[in-house]
Amino acid sequence: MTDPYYITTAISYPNGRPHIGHAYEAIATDAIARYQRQLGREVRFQTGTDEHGLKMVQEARKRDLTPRALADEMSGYFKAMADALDISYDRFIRTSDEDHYRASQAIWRAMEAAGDLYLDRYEGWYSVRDEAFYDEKELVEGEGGVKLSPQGTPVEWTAEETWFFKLSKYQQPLLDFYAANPDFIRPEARRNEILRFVEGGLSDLSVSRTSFDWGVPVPGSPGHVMYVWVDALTNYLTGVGYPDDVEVFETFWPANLHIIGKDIVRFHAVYWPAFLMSANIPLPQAVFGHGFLLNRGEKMSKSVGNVTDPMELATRFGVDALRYFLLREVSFGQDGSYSEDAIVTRCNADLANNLGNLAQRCLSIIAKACGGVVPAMGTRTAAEDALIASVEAAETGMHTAMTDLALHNALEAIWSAARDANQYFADQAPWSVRKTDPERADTILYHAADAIRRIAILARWAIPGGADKLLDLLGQAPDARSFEALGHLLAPGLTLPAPAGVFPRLEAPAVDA
Ligand code: ME8
Repeated sequence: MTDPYYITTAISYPNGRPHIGHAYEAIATDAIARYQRQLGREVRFQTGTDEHGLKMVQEARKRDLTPRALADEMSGYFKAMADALDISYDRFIRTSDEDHYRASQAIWRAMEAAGDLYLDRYEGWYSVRDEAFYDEKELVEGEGGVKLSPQGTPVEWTAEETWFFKLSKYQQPLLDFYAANPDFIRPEARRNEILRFVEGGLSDLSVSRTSFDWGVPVPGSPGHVMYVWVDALTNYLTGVGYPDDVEVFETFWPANLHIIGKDIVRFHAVYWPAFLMSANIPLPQAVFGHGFLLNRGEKMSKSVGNVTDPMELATRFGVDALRYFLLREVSFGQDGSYSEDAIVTRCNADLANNLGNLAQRCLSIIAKACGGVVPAMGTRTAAEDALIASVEAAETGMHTAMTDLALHNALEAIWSAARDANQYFADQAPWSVRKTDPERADTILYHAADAIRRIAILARWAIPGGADKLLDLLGQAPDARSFEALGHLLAPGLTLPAPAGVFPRLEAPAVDA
């Protein structure tokens, strides 16, 4: 394999269990990683947990645990979620991992060697929930006149001696970089936000803390631990061998794509490239800030009691259904809403009644009428030409959409072919044609089965479980499932396994949840 591709999710704070927003980000990133693998690229995909910082310290204190014990417990839930949702990560990193301390200290030393770190007294506003410093001018007024961060989280006044990073020095280099790399920040709305923020001027950034010790020690500065975002962002380097494994590092760095949520674009598109510039490390190619998932249009919050456990949804509806729903229903890059009704409606329409039903009907006729053997291809008519053209158009449409990371449009392109294939099957009615013209019926069954094979290959990155089951039922070897295999033919004469249902019909929730 050639053409390395390195993609990452944000690493989650394990100060509680994963919620559906975490699942969404993991699923979307996994879909892109799998898509790139199907293109034949050598993909490295990293996800994990961000375990240091004050937020973890405070939550651990509340639960009467050490931060490490809290991280150990909660990180396990994040990993279990990734495994349950078919997230094909190559490494699940924990920032408490030993090699991550080495990487964080190495980038720190590199920034220090560049003359970009200095000791001073920090006084200013800090939001523990966001683990972020804010300028006075960014704050908004909440109920009763309390000061809130622009994200609406509480802020507190902090004053301590800390190390500073000369972020101000990178204002112009960053603006030059954005201008030279217009695709670095996507989507467009996020890019504009960042441009405005950087154009407004950058203050130096406080990058160490002395009031607690749960973090990566600052080299040569006893009593200081790194500001959590310095070590958190460095996870992307740790995962590809920085600083020791030069071969892996040179293969996969710079990262092709960091997928993150819209609330943390500033850290990835301003601080991260500035740290890397300072340490003289190449910058990632792109950062994509996806939208937020809302529960029936409302922000999830513990106090409203509408935080959804993604594992429960996956158990109830199936992993593919949850994946398909999130990828198809949310315009990637924008906020999206979910509800159990919407999952049931979407998945029954597209998975159970469309692709699933077509496969079930086609394969059971082949089992009964053709002895479970793929029939002869026969002579194509205009109907087969149209079907083949539709599947080819789906392939082109998918690739075009994926270039823009429009995952929802890629699926729409594929399902447009699935609808055409269903229509073809209904119009051609092989079960009835068989009575008068068995040869023609074989041709129809052959082309329908081959369309299912190709649609399953096209959709595999999104719904790996179901697509692979379909390809198993069509007798396709594991190495015949990449996009290259779209150009192969389903072999007439191939004996197929007994057909089985792949996408069950989902039941609407009894009580509106
Ligand atoms: O931000 N919908 O961790 P985190 C969609 N540790 N995405 C959501 C979401 C929602 N409702 N809520 C959160 C952190 N996210 C840092 C990242 S990276 C070096 C450090 C996304 O657990 C959020 O935008 O708060 C982020 O990308 C990810 O989930 C982890 O959020």
